[in-house]
Amino acid sequence: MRVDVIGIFPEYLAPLELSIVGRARTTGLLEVVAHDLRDWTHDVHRTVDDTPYGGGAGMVMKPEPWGEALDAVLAGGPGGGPAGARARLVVPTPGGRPFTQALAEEYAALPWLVFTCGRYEGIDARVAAQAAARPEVEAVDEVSLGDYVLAGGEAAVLVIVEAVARLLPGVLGNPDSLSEESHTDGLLEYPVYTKPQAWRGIEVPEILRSGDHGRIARWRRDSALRRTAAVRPDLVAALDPAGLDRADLATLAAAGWVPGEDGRFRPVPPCVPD
Ligand code: JFT
Repeated sequence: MRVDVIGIFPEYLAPLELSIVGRARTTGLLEVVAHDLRDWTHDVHRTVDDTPYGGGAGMVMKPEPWGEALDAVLAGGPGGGPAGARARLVVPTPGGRPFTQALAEEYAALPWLVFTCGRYEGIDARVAAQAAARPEVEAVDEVSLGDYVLAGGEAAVLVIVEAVARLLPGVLGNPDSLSEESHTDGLLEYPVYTKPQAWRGIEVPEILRSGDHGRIARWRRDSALRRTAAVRPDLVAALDPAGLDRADLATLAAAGWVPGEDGRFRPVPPCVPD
């Protein structure tokens, strides 16, 4: 997979040389190129921003450097994008659709991702509109990492590239962890432990040392269900009760969730003595 990132802080992407993403790059499974947007300015100050039409606080990124940067990056050629491929343009923005694991899986199957990393109050809206009309661009995705406020797109790109890179075939030595993820789809993780058996007075749950793989699997599943019920009611509401076994249903019922008329989980109001 080829990844190009355009922004005014290319050094922000240095962590992509480390760990799993770094190894994906050194093994040739992933190619990442960070471009400095200011390379496509023509004034002595290398200006990338201007005041917003309509007024208001802050500055907006000018469209011209972005247009020229995308012209150059999307042209590919020597050291450029994959021959014959079209790029998915990914535009992190606070108003984008949520970035999810499903989107990471979609991206992992693509040959070429191009990211814009904006700053200030955002990028002139015509940049994404014009890019969507380009033949080298297969689609433009405006995405957001979540409902909190970052100062620009770079941190989002670090997150998205890591989420995608670990899904590329051959990047994880042992892809068991991937199939385990899909097996527990829609639930939070169960707690994990390693040696020593007792640490600072806290014992590893006895069942995990029992060697009884059936009971261990059940304990992990129940732990995941209880944790999900406790902290992510939205995930419980999205579960299909028909896909759960009797023990799952009993655990969720004890945690206050039962299937309703509509076949979805609904919270049971706690019983209070009068
Ligand atoms: C913030 C962002 C994401 C994501 C891109 C660009 C400028 C600063 C800003 C902050 C608040 C309102 C602009 C960005 C994000 C997220 C992404 C930009 N800013 N307007 N903030 N929070 N979850 N992805 Cl370009």
